[in-house]
Amino acid sequence: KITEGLLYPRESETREVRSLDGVWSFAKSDTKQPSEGLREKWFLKDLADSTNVIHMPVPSSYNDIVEDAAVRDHVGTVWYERKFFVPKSWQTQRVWLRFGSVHYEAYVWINGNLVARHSIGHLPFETEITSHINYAKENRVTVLCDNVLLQTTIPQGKIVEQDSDNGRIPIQQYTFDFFNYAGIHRSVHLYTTPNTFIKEIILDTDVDSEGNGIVGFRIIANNNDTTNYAKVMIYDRERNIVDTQAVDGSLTGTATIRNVKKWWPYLMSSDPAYLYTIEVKLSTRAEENVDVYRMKFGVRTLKWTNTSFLINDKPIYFRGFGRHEDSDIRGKGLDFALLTKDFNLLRWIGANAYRTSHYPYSEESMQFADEHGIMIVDECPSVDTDNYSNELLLNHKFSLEQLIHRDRNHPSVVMWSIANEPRTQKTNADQYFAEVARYTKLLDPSRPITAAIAVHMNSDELAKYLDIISFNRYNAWYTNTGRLDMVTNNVVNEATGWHEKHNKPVLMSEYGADTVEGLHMLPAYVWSEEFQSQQFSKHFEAFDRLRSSGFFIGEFVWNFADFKTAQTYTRVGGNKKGVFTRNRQPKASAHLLRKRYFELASEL
Ligand code: BDP
Repeated sequence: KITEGLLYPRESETREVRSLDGVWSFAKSDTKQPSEGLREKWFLKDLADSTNVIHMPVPSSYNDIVEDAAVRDHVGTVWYERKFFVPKSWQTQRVWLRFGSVHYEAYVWINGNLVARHSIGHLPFETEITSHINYAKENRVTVLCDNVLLQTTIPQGKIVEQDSDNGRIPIQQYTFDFFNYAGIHRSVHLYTTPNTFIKEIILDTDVDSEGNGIVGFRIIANNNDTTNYAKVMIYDRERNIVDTQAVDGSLTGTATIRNVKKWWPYLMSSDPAYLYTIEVKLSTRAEENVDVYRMKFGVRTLKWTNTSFLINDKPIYFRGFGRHEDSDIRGKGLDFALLTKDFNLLRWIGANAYRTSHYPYSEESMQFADEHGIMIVDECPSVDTDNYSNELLLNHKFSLEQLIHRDRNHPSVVMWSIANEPRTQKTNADQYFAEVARYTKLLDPSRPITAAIAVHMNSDELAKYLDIISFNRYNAWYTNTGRLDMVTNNVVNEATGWHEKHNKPVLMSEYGADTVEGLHMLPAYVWSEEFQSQQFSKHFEAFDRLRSSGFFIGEFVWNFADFKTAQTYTRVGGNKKGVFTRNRQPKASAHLLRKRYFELASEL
């Protein structure tokens, strides 16, 4: 199960990239016969010719595309298909098929041959399809996507059979508070590599006492041949060469950037988010420069103590958000207009961070975060972790393995979050999380780990394994609903309690109130814009008191924007705790938060 490869698909003089995004054919199998498609071998025929096949955009969730609750609420498998041609010139190359993410489980066939299987949504996977494609005629790619969540999947869910007017049907249950959107959520790419190619580039950056950037790199070629050699060039933003290294054998080396321009978070320097480019040219004994790959990176240091978190030796205070990948129509589908808008709004409001609550976000969003100086608390897809088992543990570790493998080279990633609101008071939670934490730190000792905890500190068994304690709490909302006079002291006391118990830095990873835009009530009343703003102000008072006590390192509002959830009587059209509406327009609280975030930034 070890994850390898998967460099982001980029063109170079040795690589071609083609997108398979667009409109695919789509069919859902009968909910009562989830294995119908597999039994009838739908991958052997042209789905597009069958009845009951509809158009489906890729990337997108399929749930909100059709006016049919049976598609929105579908449980089980759906099928996607499209055709493509491959140019003759690719015959001398290796050809790869890569998915940015398919939620939750995927089977992929090329011309009827099973070429890939992957589970755990929100993470990329790829496979070489060189020997399966036809150069002389059309090719067919078929994807089965299964959205079923069980007690051993990450995140967990449960299928229950219930009576309906159409007989007994399976219902997907889950406790987490966001809609279980499914489908081909991110881009699909075909790309080529030469026969011998660069499979991995692992970077490890640092700054020495003279202010020079130290860029440790390790290159892995697919053939593992010790006669390979490589040339590594580092370019600054203006494309000047700042260092060149030649390596052979293990293809490991260190480049130096004199007077490095460090990567700083947004508003922390006059030139934050500075990125360099690393260019790797791989050669074999037989051929020079067989493969070329370039990627951007930043140089910054991370340190943490019992009371603080530092970037480039400067203490950081997080001005952040919990977020979701969510929008109207496309659900969790990648959309560049939305992504660009969201980063513009993050800058507008003066935020410097967000947590990828509650799963890994798109690779493209991670690149945006690098470019904009937005710090990422990178969360794996474990939400409401419960019913601990060995199989769950293996999958949880695997999700972290895939996440760290994917994101380790991003300067924006400053922390790993190993779970959201796990039930850490339950039997076996202690030993389970001891192992998850140990494994995460083994995979990446260079970043601190956290988890967003909601269990009371007296019964929690996880915080002791973390470097930084994050807590979620809904004062005046889920507890003491409406009581704005019961926020400030509670927040101060809880944060202080966590610090006193574990002697670690503490941040508040969630607080907030559902708010219907345009609803005004004075005095402030729950669900009104006045209430959200005043509830925020009460938190700000607490945060200011905590900031002076020296161990409190940040505030993350829940949530950036309104988002869709499963249907329940506590959610009016979804979760409305957004500072922005689902359409990304500001509520009154956005203006308040903006004022605070810019004031906090100016104190630096
Ligand atoms: C927290 C969860 C988050 C929810 C939020 C809420 O971490 O996913 O959306 O509560 O209820 O417990 O709004």
